[in-house]
Amino acid sequence: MQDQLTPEQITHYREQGFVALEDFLDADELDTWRRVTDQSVADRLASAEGLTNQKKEEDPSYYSSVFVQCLRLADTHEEMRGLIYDERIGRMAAELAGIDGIRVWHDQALIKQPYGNPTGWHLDNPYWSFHSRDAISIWIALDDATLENGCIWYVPGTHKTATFENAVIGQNLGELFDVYPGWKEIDPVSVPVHAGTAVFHNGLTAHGAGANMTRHARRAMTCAFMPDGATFNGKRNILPEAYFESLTVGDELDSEEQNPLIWKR
Ligand SMILES: O=C(O)CCC(=O)C(=O)O
Ligand SMILES: [Fe+2]
Repeated sequence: MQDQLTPEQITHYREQGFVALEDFLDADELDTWRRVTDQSVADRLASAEGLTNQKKEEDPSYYSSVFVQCLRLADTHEEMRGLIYDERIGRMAAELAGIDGIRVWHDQALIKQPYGNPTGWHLDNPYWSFHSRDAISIWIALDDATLENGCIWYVPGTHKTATFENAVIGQNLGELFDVYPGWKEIDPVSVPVHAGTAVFHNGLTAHGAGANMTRHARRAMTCAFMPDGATFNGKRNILPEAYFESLTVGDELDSEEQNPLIWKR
């Protein structure tokens, strides 16, 4: 794993709200991430819990064809836990974000199937139960992600002006731009990458992905992180009921059980 960041990469992340790190995984590591992701997704889909796709009620047939989405695989799959809870990844995320302590919010596999729908423009952090301007995700390409099969796109710099208003990942790809009309002036950037590349993005950077026009899956394994001490915003999202009920808006993210500290300076 190429876990050293250059000052240029850190600057790129802070200015643009994302950065792609080519050759993050070597060939052996890529094989492992592919195998463990495929296995844990297959196990999850075969289990009672099944697809952990939060918005299937809203628009079931469209959303389920955006991607196969399985959340918190590290909770149920030991090998995935080993991959996700790698303190080198936590350190990199914290260095990019410029924070001293970082917790796992959730991992998620995002498999855009052959002929899959595009991923509508959205922000990540507003979906989650805690707010922070320094939330950050890693998105690891397990296949080459191309313009043809649905690589990620970003609207550079939007993490600086985003509030926590959002759009749903629905059939109207560009709804987010009605929420933030000023962003229509900024050219979106596509980020096609080779398998094994890691792309980090801020939880408030506008992003989406194209349709998969090919007959092969575009697999990605991702993980969202939040700073230690991010503040509860009242949303349940994926929180277990008892923990959710125990929280008051403004409480700090500090649950070792639900959101382990992956790295601390
Ligand atoms: O993989 C995709 O299509 C979307 C990725 C995304 O929205 C994310 O990682 O936050
Ligand atoms: Fe996202």
